[in-house]
Amino acid sequence: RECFSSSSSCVFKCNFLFHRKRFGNKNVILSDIRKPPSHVFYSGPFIYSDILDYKNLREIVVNNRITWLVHYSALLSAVGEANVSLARDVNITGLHNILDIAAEHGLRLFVPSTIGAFGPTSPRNPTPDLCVQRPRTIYGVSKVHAELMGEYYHHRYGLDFRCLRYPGIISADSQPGGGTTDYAVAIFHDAVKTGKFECNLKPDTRLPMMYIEDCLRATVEMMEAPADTLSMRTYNINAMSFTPEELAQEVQKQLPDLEVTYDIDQVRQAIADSWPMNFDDSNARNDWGWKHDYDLPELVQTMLNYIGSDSRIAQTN
Ligand code: VAH
Repeated sequence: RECFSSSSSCVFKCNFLFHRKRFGNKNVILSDIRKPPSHVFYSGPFIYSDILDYKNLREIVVNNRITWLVHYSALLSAVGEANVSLARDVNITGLHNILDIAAEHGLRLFVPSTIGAFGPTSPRNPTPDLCVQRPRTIYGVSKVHAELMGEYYHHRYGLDFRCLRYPGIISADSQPGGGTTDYAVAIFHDAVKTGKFECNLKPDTRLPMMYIEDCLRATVEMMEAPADTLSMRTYNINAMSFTPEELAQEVQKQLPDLEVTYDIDQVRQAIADSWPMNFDDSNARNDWGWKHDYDLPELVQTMLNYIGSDSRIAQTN
């Protein structure tokens, strides 16, 4: 049985629903400090939990006979910089709780990392799996810590720890979660609703990105991969890299009247300028057969179809 320790991130919500479809409602439990909206959580078990409450987490694992734990609780890059002490508690102390419980109860543990686990001294174009990691955000520092601690618990205690470094993840049915790549979600909603979009990153800011369906499939494929196919426990995964300008041009192929302006958020711009421009995910492709399905045109078409139909439904209701 899987338990999701959740967060408000869009990736989590879709991941949870994807797993429910695949493994059955009763075998996937959502736990969170607050209950998500009904369109995310429409059936199956939900349990309130606080990632900082070790004893409560342990009860949930034992009482529900959990075997796999997907740990999404974290403050993302931009919100983390606005509340470093909370980000440190949730992203680091919360992780320690999860590691101890997973090792104590022999769980398979998935913890996502991110392009944000690299920094300005890492190779940026492309960024390989193994290189210097000196991120400049509490989010990135906590994710490097998660990678290193997870691999230590794997080698020291035999914990089945698995980790993927996600690019910026783009999904239509959750609002941006306070990250640096939020612009790549907001543009679709604004383009459909108002025909105008103000971007908070410079037009030439290149970042690795991925559509949610690819992210979910990569997560499940990696969690299900036979242990002997994994030459590492932490992998980059990639799909595409684009700039705000390239994304806007692709959206304007479908919505020619879209007006795009730029009002740079200096905090997010500084973070983006320290991150990878392109991800090298050759190890994931060689070891456990990773391959992406969605490139930029497919991403734009899929997002506009979803949001466009959603907003038309909203207008008729
Ligand atoms: C952020 N969307 O921007 C998240 C992500 C790749 C970045 O981790 O913080």
